[in-house]
Amino acid sequence: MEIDEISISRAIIDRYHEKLSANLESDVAIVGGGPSGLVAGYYLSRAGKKAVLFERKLSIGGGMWGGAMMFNEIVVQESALPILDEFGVRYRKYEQNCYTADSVEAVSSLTAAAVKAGLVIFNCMSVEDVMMREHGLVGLVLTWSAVEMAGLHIDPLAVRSRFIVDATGHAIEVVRVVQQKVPGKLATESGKVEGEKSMWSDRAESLTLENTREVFPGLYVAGMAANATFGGPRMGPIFGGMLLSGKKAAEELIARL
Ligand code: 48H
Repeated sequence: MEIDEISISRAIIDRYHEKLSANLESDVAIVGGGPSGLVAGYYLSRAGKKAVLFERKLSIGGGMWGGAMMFNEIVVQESALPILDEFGVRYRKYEQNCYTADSVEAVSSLTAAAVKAGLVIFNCMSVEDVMMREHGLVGLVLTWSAVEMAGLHIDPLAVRSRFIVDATGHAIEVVRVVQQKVPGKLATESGKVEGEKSMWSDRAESLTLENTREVFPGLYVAGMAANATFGGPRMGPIFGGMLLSGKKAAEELIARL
């Protein structure tokens, strides 16, 4: 039978809208498809929770693709190796507590496992705001990344979720919107974003885990965003903390859902 262009177009339009419509309400909406967001989404989905992830860029993976300085190898410490095993990412020991993995294999393995576990990912979609009620946050406000990039004034759409995870990395975009626009204080020392500190890999890796928690009713922070919110240092190109943080966020949310 002849392949018809209109069937191709209709198939894409129908399937996409089916997917979008089915995910207007979720248990957890994750913002950012870097390593922490992907790992959080994987564990939530594997536990049967309805998780959806929004990523501004065309590609999923955040800062992980480039390793460090575009040398596409990542370093992972011993405590996070079980997560690499879970995702089937191969690694090699470099020295004590210092393992390396190919960053392309890492990103693609995390992404494939998360999607197969049930995580629904929308790429090219930017979160520009949150939805609020008296008791806290109840969802996200979305726009196409292309609309954002073009600077067009076009009204957005909204999705409802029981919890939100800000996994937007250094930028902490959701937390910053909440600080600016939602009445109330963040659960940080000053009540505001404390801001990321300069590099101290060892301390940063443990603090990333400690700082992975609820920062405002309904809003969790994970990955680099956790340290940037609570004032922890940056860690440089070591990714164990990102993986462990995503897992911790998922575990805390699973316990609450
Ligand atoms: C939709 C958005 C929005 C938005 C941003 O930066 P990431 O890789 O985040 P993490 O925390 O999982 O990993 C951090 C790691 O990559 C890193 O930078 C490290 C370890 N740095 C250490 C150091 O010292 O520098 O991914 C965040 C993702 C990106 O893909 C963004 O495009 C996306 O979030 N994003 N998506 N709506 N408003 N803001």
